[in-house]
Amino acid sequence: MVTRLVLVLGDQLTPDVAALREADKSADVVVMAEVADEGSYVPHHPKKIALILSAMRHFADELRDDGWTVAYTKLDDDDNAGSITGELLRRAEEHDASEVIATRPGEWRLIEALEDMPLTVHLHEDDRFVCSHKEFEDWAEGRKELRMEYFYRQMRRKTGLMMEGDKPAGDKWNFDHDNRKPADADMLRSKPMQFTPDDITEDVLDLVEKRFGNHFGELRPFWFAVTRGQARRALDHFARELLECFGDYQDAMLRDDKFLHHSILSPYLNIGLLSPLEICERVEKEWQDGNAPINAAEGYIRQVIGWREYMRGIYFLEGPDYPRRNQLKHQRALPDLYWGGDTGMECLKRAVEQTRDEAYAHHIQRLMVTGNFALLAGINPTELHEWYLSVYADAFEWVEAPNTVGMSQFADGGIVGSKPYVSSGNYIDKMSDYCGSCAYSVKKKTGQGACPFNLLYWHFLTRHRDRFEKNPRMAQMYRTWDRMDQDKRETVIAEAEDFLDRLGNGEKV
Ligand code: FAD
Ligand code: DLZ
Ligand code: SF4
Repeated sequence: MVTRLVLVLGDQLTPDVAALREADKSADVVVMAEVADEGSYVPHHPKKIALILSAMRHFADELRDDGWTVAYTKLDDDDNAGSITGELLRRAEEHDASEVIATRPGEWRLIEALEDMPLTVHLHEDDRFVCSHKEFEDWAEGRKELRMEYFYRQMRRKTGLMMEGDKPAGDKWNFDHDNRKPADADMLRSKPMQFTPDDITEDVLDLVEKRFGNHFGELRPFWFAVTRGQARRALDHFARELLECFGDYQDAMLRDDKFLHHSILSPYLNIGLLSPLEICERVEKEWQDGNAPINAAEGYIRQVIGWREYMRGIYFLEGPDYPRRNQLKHQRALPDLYWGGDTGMECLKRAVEQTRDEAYAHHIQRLMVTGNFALLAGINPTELHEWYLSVYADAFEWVEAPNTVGMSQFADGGIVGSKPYVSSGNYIDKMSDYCGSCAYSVKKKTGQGACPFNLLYWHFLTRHRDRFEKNPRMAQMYRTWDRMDQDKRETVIAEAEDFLDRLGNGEKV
């Protein structure tokens, strides 16, 4: 019988992933490889690398227990070829194989590398998602605007989640207006479930320390789930302890609470330890049983079958150049403060510190703090994209790039968002307790100590006036600007430029 190789990548750790379904357990060899290239094509956070390598090792053991032959390469094996394609070629020679069965990777870079190989590679669609590529293309076809909200309704109808016949539960598709509450620092809430590393994880931690210890980010303490069993426990914990208030405090930020009511399930979901439907069904059940209000359950389900599926659809629809788009022509280099350089801006400092410590920041920190600042300051979106791809444990290009390039930076020219997500310091002040401990004053619009978001907000609007003043959702802001007196406008722009000069010169801001 001819042996074929079955490729399982570090984010394809699902027992019925397409490649394994297509393979023959009695004849084919599963190839899993820890390789330097994947760890360093961007400088991934050490916690992220450790999560992936430990979960890969646990998954390989589960496959062997299930009767598969697994050719597993560890990062420090002497004959490690250093790349996924190099490892496939080495294993092909070893097993006299010329065919590879693979599940389509979540990044154009790897898809192209596999397609260019001198082996016959059968790429099967990754169907661990609610929406297939074909279904997304059909939905997008002929539409002038690809708005997530309409896509989401289709996904609700398709899955039947929170549906009563063909109507949405509670007679509304979206309960977001109930989800904008700031949080109290003294509110009691559970932490996400944390796991003590076992021997396999400890070995991986030592290895990652040795090989990638120079990357930005703290490796220890390491507490992520690394098996499906653990990830299921994390889901259960979230559903029982945190979901109830998820909606209310979804947009809130607190200095001393990194996780609030967020689920921290994206790392597990994105490497295949959990499936989107099992998470959503569990959330729906909590609502049906009266344990979670409708705004929490609907809000959560919308993120998973709405935003997450929509982002994937956009990434594959738009093609390999998408992550490099730069419609606003922003060219400023990513400032050192994103890598932990000192800053007096408390919101940025906290978001970056927790990113360094946990390889995690929640959505509003990514969008309205680090993302908002980058957009206002005109930072090159490709550099920013590489930063987000590096530093978060849940970051894989299919989901990270549309969030960064599209939603956060408007660098796709408005495919994902109908307007740029920009705000002055007001929004951050309303939704967080950062401003009280900041070196700047959020109430000051100009002058010594004025919040940089307040200055840069107007700088952004004026430098992109041609593009945005006719956008009906932004017209009001231009009217406000035009009503300001001339001297004030000149002061704002001069101070914003001074701030940008100092940022560009590498001075502490
Ligand atoms: P929760 O707040 O508990 O949300 C529940 C789930 O909904 C998440 O686990 C996630 O699977 C899904 N979700 C929520 N929002 C989004 C979204 N906008 N896009 C896709 N899925 C979503 N998410 C990633 O999974 N990987 C990324 O690399 C990533 N990069 C981002 C970059 C930027 C600039 C921004 C603004 C957002 C990014 N997101 C990314 C989306 C979102 O911030 C994370 O999914 C979320 O913070 C994960 O934490 P959580 O599991 O606690 O989420
Ligand atoms: C992110 C990552 C890392 C750090 N290391 C590996 C690895 O050693 N082996 C592997 O198979 N996959 C790894 N991955 C995940 C891949 O980068 C991921 O499959 C692609 O980016 C496509 O999403
Ligand atoms: Fe951030 Fe401005 Fe508030 Fe400081 S004052 S924390 S810079 S929003």
